[in-house]
Amino acid sequence: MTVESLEPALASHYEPLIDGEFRSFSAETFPAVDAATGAQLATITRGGAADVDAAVAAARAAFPKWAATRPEERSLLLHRLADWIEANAERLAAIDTMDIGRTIFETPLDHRIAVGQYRFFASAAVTHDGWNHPVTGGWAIAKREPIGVVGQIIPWNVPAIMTAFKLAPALAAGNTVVLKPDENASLSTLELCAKLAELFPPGVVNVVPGFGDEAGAALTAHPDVDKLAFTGSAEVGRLVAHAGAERLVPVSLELGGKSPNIVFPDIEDLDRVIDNATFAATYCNGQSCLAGTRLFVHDDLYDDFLGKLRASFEGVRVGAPLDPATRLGCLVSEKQGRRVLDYIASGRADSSLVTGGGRAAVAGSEHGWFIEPTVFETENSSRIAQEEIFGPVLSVIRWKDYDALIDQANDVEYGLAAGVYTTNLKNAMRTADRLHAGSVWVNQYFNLVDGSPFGGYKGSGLGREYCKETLDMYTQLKSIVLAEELPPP
Ligand code: TXE
Repeated sequence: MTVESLEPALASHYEPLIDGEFRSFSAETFPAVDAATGAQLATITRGGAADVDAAVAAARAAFPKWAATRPEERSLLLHRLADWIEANAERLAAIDTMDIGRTIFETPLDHRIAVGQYRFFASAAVTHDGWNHPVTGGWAIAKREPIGVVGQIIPWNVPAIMTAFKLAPALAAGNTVVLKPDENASLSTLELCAKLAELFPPGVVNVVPGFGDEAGAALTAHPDVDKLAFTGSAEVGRLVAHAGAERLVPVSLELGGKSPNIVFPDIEDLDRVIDNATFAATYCNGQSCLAGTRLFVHDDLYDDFLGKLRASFEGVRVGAPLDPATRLGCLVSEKQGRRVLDYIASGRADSSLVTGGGRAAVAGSEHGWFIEPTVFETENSSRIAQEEIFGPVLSVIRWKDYDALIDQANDVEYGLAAGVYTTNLKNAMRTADRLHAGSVWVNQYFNLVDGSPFGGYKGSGLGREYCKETLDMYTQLKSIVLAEELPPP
């Protein structure tokens, strides 16, 4: 199979999906560019406030009828959407690979996870009940109701997963949606729109592509949006939270991480732990909020571990994203590339470089920002160990004392995920208990299990996605207390 044969045909232009139709109120467009080659893949309407207004109005008009549909009906449509993604996953994965530079080895998994999300919420919607209690002379009922029009903004790193994380629970619960994809990664979501338009009644799902400070800001500030859901940077997350606070609408946020990955001295299979640690830091080109970017290695095995870790990082194959043999593609954009190189410069100044540390050249993909898989030995207090880099850069930190380890692992703004490697169950459980992290993996990393909560402590955000409880975020609970007859005077 040649690289070229993987390149799918695309429309030359993509428009917003508003009220079941493809139309735009903005005459401006922006290009979708192949992250590796710089080739223009398509143009996209640069959605603005007028597009957002029309989309919110359509979602508002569609809400009462959609909210009244039976969960079984919503469930069926979500399953049909999942069927379509399954049938088209190969093509959608190739589109993502070109759009964002992640390898064709990885992106098919995004679509499998997305399918899992649509199916999970298709099932969960049917069983997401309130409750009722008999009380003397009547009933007390708690009833779940959808919130209304939901504004959703997603980032570029895993577009198919993000689209599914947002659309599946919101629609399953009976809300209508206006979704804004990221300006760097709109294509696979826009490809989905034809199917969304075919399956869902007009106005139930609206997709407005565009830039953050235009369509994004218009959506967060819109007075007729009843809930906001955002995944992206901590900086913009705070803006979204402020916008929600202004109008007192609920906000859910997922804002990144700086996750500790902890190696105990009792591990038996050093090589497999190293494989895992490498994967935890380089999967998604390191552009994952879950990435295990702070590796705490016990003093007893530190030197041996570091030597082998270095070899493992040097063995990660950097190359053209569409080449099936590539394991590390390019970063999404020049902005991201420069940001990562700036962090590497900071690491060079106060930490010890073990391997990598530069931009890699890939023939035929000169436009792409390829970064060598990079490892630093450092302290937990260094800038590279404290801030989210979003590139293939790992900070390794030596530990000896258990309590000091836990303090350091928790001494960071974020609290999204963590990894623990040990053969001792007591170590695993007491460490998992003491870590300030929304997800803890033991003897593995990145294992997203449909239905297990995903979300962060502290600066990593508000709310939980991927799980049954997500439907609570997308519904309101109403109490109805009912008497058989009027009480006596
Ligand atoms: O994020 P932005 P950027 C982190 C990661 C990365 C950094 C910067 O560390 O290096 O953030 O990435 C929209 N009003 N994460 O600059 O700007 C924007 O259009 C409303 C972690 O790409 O937050 C896009 O759709 N919306 C994260 C989305 O916000 C606005 C994944 C994310 O873009 C807006 C991505 C505004 N004023 C980055 N400005 C994770 N949690 O996984 C921008 N947007």
